[in-house]
Amino acid sequence: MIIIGKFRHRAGNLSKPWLAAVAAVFFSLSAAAEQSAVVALTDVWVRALPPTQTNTAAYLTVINRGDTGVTITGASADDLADKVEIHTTREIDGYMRMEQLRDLSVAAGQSVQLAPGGTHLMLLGLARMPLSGETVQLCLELATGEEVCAVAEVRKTVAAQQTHNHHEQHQR
Ligand SMILES: [Cu+2]
Repeated sequence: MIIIGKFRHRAGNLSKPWLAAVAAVFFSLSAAAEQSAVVALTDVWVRALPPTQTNTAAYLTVINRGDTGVTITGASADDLADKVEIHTTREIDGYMRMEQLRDLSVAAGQSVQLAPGGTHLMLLGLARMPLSGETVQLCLELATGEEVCAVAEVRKTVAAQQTHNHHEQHQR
């Protein structure tokens, strides 16, 4: 994952470099704290597929507790995946097809569920298939430049309490 805009909150014209660095850290921390209070991620998991597969999917629920809409523009999964795309699944002529979404919006006070058979995060170009029981750090990039991260559990299927598991194809 290429780091772009990590220091978006750099303070402008500070003369001493160390002071600018301290300010940058301070501003990113405060932005992160503010954002994490507004956008929460729950039920975050990554599907463990056979080790020969180079792609897999991740699912989660995004809760927007804020009073303005939030737009997710991208995602990352540490160094595990070359890239992470937002996909949706659509039935076309009787076949389930995945389509990439440019972004995903969550209205104020609403939540959006990314679940098997529907919208999901696609982890592409895996360094290796994660094993069931492992954890993966997943981060969502927001249109504001902020990142919201969560630890995803790796497992083979949806948890017992999440029932609607449609047969989803992940071949591209
Ligand atoms: Cu997909």
